[in-house]
Formats: sequence, C-alpha cells, structure tokens
Amino acid sequence: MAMNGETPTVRVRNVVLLGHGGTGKTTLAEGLLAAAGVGDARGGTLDFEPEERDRGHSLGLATASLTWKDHRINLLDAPGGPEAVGDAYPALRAADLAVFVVDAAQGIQAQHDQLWDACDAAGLPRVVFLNKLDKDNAKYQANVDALRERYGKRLAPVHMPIGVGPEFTGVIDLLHSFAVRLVDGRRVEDEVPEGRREQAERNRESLVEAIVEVDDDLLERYLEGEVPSTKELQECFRHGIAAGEFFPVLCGSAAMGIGVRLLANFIVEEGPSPADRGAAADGPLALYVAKTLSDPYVGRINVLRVLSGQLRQDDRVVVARTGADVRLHQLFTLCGKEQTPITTAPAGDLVAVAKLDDVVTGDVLRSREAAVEVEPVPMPEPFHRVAIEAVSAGDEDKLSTALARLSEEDPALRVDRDSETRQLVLRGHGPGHIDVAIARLKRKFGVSVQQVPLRLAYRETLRGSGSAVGRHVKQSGGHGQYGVVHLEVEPLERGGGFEFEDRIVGGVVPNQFIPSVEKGVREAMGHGVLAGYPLVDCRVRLVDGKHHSVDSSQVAFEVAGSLGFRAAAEQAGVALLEPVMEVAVTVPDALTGDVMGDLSSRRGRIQGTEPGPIGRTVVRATVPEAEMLSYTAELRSLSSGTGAVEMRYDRHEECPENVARKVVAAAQEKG
Ligand SMILES: Nc1nc2c(ncn2[C@@H]2O[C@H](COP(=O)(O)OP(=O)(O)OP(=O)(O)O)[C@@H](O)[C@H]2O)c(=O)[nH]1
Ligand SMILES: [Mg+2]
Repeated sequence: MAMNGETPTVRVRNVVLLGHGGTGKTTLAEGLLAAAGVGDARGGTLDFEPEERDRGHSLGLATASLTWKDHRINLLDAPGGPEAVGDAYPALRAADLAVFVVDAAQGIQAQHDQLWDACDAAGLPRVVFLNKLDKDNAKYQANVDALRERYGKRLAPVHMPIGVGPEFTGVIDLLHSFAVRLVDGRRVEDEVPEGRREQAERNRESLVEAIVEVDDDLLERYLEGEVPSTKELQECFRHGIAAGEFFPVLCGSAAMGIGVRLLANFIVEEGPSPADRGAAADGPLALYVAKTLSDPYVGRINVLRVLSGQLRQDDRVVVARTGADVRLHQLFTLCGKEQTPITTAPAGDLVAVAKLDDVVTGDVLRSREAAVEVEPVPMPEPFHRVAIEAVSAGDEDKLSTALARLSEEDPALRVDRDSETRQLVLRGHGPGHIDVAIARLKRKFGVSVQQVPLRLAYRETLRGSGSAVGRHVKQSGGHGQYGVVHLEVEPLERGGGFEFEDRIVGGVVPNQFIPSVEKGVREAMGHGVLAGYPLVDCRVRLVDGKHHSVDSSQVAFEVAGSLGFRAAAEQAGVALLEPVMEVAVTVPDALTGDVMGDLSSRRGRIQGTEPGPIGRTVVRATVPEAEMLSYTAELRSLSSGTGAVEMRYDRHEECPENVARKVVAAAQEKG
C-alpha cells in the first residue's frame, strides 16, 4: 500500500499543466514521471482513453503522482484543446501551482490567454515552461518579451537556454548558477559554459533585482552592496511565487528531456505547498471534487483534493450540494488509469475515491462541522449546437441517463431539450468536442446517437390586418355540426403575444362556445400558415357568427375558429421571423477588420467595437442564428485559434425574402 498519509502537507505539491493544445503538456508530465521512474516509459500513461490515442491529444484531465526529493508531486494534466476546456477549469481549484506550457515556436496562443484569466480569477500561482526550444523556428528572448508584454512585469526568467533550435543543447539555472546539458545523449550537470557566463551573470543580476524588490529588508541590504545568499533569495522567491508576485519562466524541451528535472526541482524547492495556500492539517475534513470519471467497469471515480483535515478510509462526509451522507471507503491514487489503494491522505493531497454516486465535478464533501465552500472558476460557455437522436427509438431513456452522466464528467457540455423545436440539443466547444461526446456515449454507455439537422426556431407573424369567416357546417344525416365565426386579425408589436377579443352581441355565438373559438384559433396559430412554424404577436377579434340550437357544439366552434383564423391570416399576409443572436467576438486587434467583414457577410449588423483584454478587441454585432451555426469552428480557423466568441438569443426578426423562400420550400418538401 502506498503511504500517502505519511507525506506531510508541506511536502505535497499539486501542479496543473495548462496551455494551448499540442504545446507538450502531456509529454512534459510523462517526462516528469519517467524521471522519477513512474509510469509507462513508452508514454501513454496519461492519454489512455482510446479517443485520445486516436486523436493524438488529451481530451480529459489525467492525474498521476511521483516522488521527488522526498516530496509528493501530484500532476493534473489538463487537455489544452478549446474543445476540452470543461476539465481544465475545475482542476484549477485542486492545484497550488499552474505550469503554463508554451510552444517556443508558436508563442502565446488563445487558450493561454483564457486560462491565464481563469488563474487570475482563481488566484492560482503560475510558472511558464517555454517548451520545444529544440524546434527549428523556436525563439527564446522574443517569447520572454511577448510574455512580459502580455502578462506583466512580474515575469521572472529563472532559466536560459544554451542555443536554440537545432543548436539547443541545454539549460542554465540562473539562480543556482549551473548548467544541464545533453552530451552524447547523456545528461550532464556542470558549470555554466565559458562562452555563456557573461550573459548568464547579467540575467542572474536581473533576476536577483526582481526578487529583492519585494522584500524591503533584502532590498535595503542589496542597495548597500551586500549580496544576499542563494538560500535567502530562494526563500523570498518562494513566498513571492505563492503570493502571485512572480511568474517564473523556465525552459527546455520535454521531448528531449532537457529542463524536465529542473522543473521537478523547482516545483519542490520554490513551488507552493498546500499549507502555503491554506490547507489546514488540523481543520475539519473537507474535500473538493476536481474530476468525475465514469469507467464502464469500475463505475464512477472521483478525484478529490483534501482541502483540510486528514482523510482516512471509511470517513463519513456530507455532500454540500445535496446534503447526502456518504462514506469514503475505497481510496486510491491514480497514475493515468492505474490505481494504487491507500488508506489515508493528508490535508492538501489528491486522492481518488470509487463508487460515490451523485457526486460530481465541483462538489464539496465535508464533515458536519466544516463550513467550507469553493467558488467555481467561471468557464467559457459552449456555443456550438447540434441536434441529436438515439439511432434506435428504444434507446431514448438510456440516452437521457447517459447524457446526464456524460455532462457530469464533462461540465463544458450542455444538454437542452428545445421547447420550441422539440429537439434534443447538445452544446459544446466545436465539432470535435461533440464528436468525442458522441463517441463516448457509444463506448461508455452503449448508446448510439446520430446528428440530425438542427431546426431553428422560426416563427410566423402577420404583415397586416385581415378578416374572414370560418364555417364548419355539416348537417347531412346523423348528429350535425354547426359553427360559423367571423374573425378579424391584426398584428401586435414584437413580443406582444396573443390577444383574443370577444365582440359578440346578441348571443349570435353563445357564451359557452366562445372559449372553443379561442381554442381553435390558438391551435391554428401553433401550426402557422406559411411553413408550419408558430404564429406569434397577433390580436384576434371575434366580431360575428352563427349557431344552431341543436347542431352547434364545442368541437364545431373550435374547427370554425381554426379555419377562420387561417383564412384571415392568409388575407392579412404572413411573414417569417428568424432568431437573431447578439454576438461578441474577442480577437487580437489586428483581426478586427476581418471579423467585422466576416460578420457582415453573415447578414450581421455591427454594433461597435471596444478594447478587450491586453492587445485584443471585442466586436459586437447582431447576426441571424442561421448564419452562426458553425461559427465556433469558423472563427477558430479565421483567427488561427486566437479568437473567442460569446452569443445569446436576442430577438426574432423578419427574414429577408430570399431566405424566407428557402425556409418555406424546405418546410413544404418535408410536408
Ligand atoms: N520538438 C518537440 N516536440 C515536442 C516537445 N514536447 C512535445 N512535443 C510534441 O508535441 C506534440 C504534442 O505533445 P503533447 O504532449 O501531446 O501536447 P499536449 O500539450 O499534451 O496537447 P493536448 O493534450 O492536446 O493539449 C507531440 O507530437 C509531442 O511529441 C518538445 O519539447 N520538442
Ligand atoms: Mg495532453
């Protein structure tokens, strides 16, 4: 049995790897594991789901732990793709340090910006690992400058590379003044090479100046010419990092294994421990759910952070959200999907628990006396919508259960039943996100679903006023039917709904049949007159009618009302309304013009632009929903992944003639 319980809180490190897709987070995490002799040396420890292996990138949060210099490092490897953000955000609350992995050939990318903002919101300490310095077009200084410009002066380079691109052979640790190089495939720790000493000395000087600046006492002594010891600097640095006063920049190549051990050293020596971030070993027991996994064989697994207190097997806790009482009896640690049973875990540690039903990502579990709460880190909303159906009608029930479980696993996914179109709609962060969800539904829950064309919530409305008589008269033999109504219709303002006025005098339509007329009108409105979409915003006046003392009935007046309404509406003329979205697109300043042009070509109306976060502009517009169905993916390619969009329903608006004609034709084709 692993001895988690024996690692004190101060020697635990919880590190989440964040960054744009493909920057090397998983490679780096597996490099750290390999350096400590854990996991599968061939890789694949963390990207273990079949969908991840097929696609070559992570789709879910994976966790693994390693022992390094008597410390326990828990790694949370977050997927970087914009289509898998649902896992990264909840993980921020389980970590004490985020390692931002940046591709030195690509520079800062869209996900970095979004996640950096999220770390600000979560108050999470950060370091940057500038990776892939071995790549042909890799750059070091240009990236440091760009990072500093984007994320502020608090950026503190603690490493510098020896060569970049094909010449990249090693890394210099500035604080401790030594070099690590790969010589004939072997890792060599050595003095700073002759030719680099001067530059390294200058860089160390800048680092030292940055560090002493946050400590008045150190600063004074430094200005008086005293040289603080490395130990003192390190201690000051450590506090500054935990307080978010510095964002150190490390560098290397995860693929070559350069800079990986230095990162591990940095994490244990300078990285914050849970104790630095408020995890009290003697507090009441409280746990936070960072991730819920459903495994078809093992069932549900929850990855928890012990927020405070010491966790022991069989402890009882309350789920804060539901008030349910649960017992934690199967504790283990995870290394990818490999499980190692444990019996206890200290405050601040990460632990996995099996078979906790009705516990989901983001939940807090606590002992009765604990009042701990955890604010969720705000996550971007998904805007890519598709309609789905179970392939076989018999799977409908199974599908709703499976979708509920899947959204617990992936909180970025939304499932709605559209009340207007009656479709089951899945919302995600792009086509890839949806494809993965559909693949998982099949593999994990055995439900095959297919995408069907998304129905838009078109509506119909009157163009003007009209008047008509609706007759439902059948008196040939048997029980007759008799109802005649004269209706006038006129449009109301948009959003005006439905008004029904009874103007009958002298009882030509007896009182008891008036509600039937209204019912018939409503029924006809529900099905529209143009293309089968609901007709909205109109006033209907019942002005005259006829009845028969024997043959009139509720049904007869209902039918007459319905016929009369259709005829009056046709006379008034009917227009088609389409849903229009309010859209906000955030892109780097240079792309503002492109985005405005693109939105205009989608029949959009630009409302204006405003400055967004550093170097970015927000373009606001209203655009018909029909033109925005695959915008998430199209913006991604237009902006090379740097743009973000938010949208919400704004109003219904009359379709232009040519659009309306197509919608009507399509409706008629379907019958
Ligand atoms: N040249 C070079 N390639 C690297 C390095 N690190 C990772 N790669 C490659 O980059 C690709 C992506 O690496 P991953 O580790 O899967 O990236 P990731 O950040 O986990 O990606 P997501 O999980 O999709 O967010 C793989 O082909 C790696 O082999 C590096 O230091 N140098
Ligand atoms: Mg990955």
